[in-house]
Amino acid sequence: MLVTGIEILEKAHKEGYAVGAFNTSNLEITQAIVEAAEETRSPVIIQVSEGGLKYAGIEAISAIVRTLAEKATVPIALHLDHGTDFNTIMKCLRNGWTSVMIDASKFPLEENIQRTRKIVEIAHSMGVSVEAEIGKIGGTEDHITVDEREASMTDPEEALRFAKETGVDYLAIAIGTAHGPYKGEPKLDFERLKRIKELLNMPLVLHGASGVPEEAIKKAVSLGINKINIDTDVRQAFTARLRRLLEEDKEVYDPRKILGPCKEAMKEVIKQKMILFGSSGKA
Ligand code: TD3
Ligand code: ZN
Repeated sequence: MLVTGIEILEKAHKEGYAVGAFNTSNLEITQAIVEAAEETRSPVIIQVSEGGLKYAGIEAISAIVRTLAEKATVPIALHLDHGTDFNTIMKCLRNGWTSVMIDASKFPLEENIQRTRKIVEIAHSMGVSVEAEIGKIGGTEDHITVDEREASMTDPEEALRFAKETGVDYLAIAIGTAHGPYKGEPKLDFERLKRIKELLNMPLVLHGASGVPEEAIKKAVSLGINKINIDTDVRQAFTARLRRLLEEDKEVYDPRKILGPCKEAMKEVIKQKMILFGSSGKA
């Protein structure tokens, strides 16, 4: 069933596990996510980025996700990932999204608060949950020094003020992860996470979780992360399977015989994440 983001994440926060938020932009990825959730009896968040909306078209991707979610027997939320444009967020609210992220993290704190508060007011009046970000979650391609890395991380006291003044439902924090494939091993600032959870006592979100070692994920969940964003690992599973299939079978020409196995490969990765995050059996 299609539910709001806060319904899923409030339970995760209270019971101490995390729910996967997987990016989609087409039918097969959405099927992989929904089937993985059904097979592990897990709640799940299906998210679309602004790039994903542009690729699929908002009406088409909304119809695909909502149709599969409504048919499903596990709780599913449809979420906008990294919403930076006010009009795009409004369009999602009109097209059945049950959760939106306003990412104004590139602005100074005051402006991030103002922009986030405005979205919270509108979204809440429509019964939609809101995620915001404080601190900067970089890309792995960003060349930054150790000092810059430290400065980009979420300040616990600022996060507390941000949460109080915006009324946001769940908060994305920067504790050392980055979007995309990692070159070395990411180092997470667990002390910072612990302090933020103690101060805020609300659902927290980890971005850039693809490629983070299992032990680090488990520790982050034990310290209060409740939503974990995964995109790159699923993309890589799709592409690795596609390359192998086309290499092994030079005759195949039916897209269903190609995309079917790719969907299964994505589903396997997603199921493993659901078990690792502790959301399996929680539906
Ligand atoms: O917000 N997202 C998904 C979009 C990022 C594109 O890679 C994440 O935080 C997931 O990041 P990752 O590193 O798993 O792709
Ligand atoms: Zn992200």
